[in-house]
Amino acid sequence: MKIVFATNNAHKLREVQQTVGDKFEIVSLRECGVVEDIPENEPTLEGNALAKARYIYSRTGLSCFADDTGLEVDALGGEPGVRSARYATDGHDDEANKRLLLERMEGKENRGAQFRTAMALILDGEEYLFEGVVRGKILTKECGNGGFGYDPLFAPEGHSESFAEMSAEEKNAISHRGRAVRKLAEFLNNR
Ligand code: ITT
Repeated sequence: MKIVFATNNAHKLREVQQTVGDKFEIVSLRECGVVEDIPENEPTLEGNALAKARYIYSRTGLSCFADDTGLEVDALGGEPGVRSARYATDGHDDEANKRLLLERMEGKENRGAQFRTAMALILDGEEYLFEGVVRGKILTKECGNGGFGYDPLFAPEGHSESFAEMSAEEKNAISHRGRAVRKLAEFLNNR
């Protein structure tokens, strides 16, 4: 069975296909003819994930899933959260976002934070939500060159190294997105 994943990111597609297995064929947005930007204007991660999935379902009529991720920092009241990609600027400026986060965390003793992924699935017209969370802390300076986004500033619980110092496999085994995708895969494979 074909199922659309709301992304064109080849890395994300491959990772999800591997986790889900061969019972489902994961198809990108481009492959099902959705080339326009999908609006992400909701105030929550769940809202954005659902809005993306509903958009694709209404455009294609195909079963589909979509995710949205945010970094939620305890000392900042859960910020940047749903605004993680647009924290410092309107665009996806990772460098500016990391700089702003370090600035706002200056002098803060509580470094607790979490990455959270909301995953919305529409299967045969029914809606489902899955969540993946990884707790950790915000480092006082960047460590490592791997990963992307806020990875150099985030050390997951039980680890002294940042996500950016881990291999993709190590990160995937404990990450927010890895956890959400495994929940989705388990659900699909038990149908
Ligand atoms: P798509 O919606 O096109 O997939 P996006 O950049 O909005 O792209 P996400 O919702 O996954 O992607 O992530 C929002 C922001 O959160 C992203 O710009 C990163 O800065 C950050 N982020 C997400 N996942 C991350 C991860 O695994 N490690 C570090 N930062 C991450």
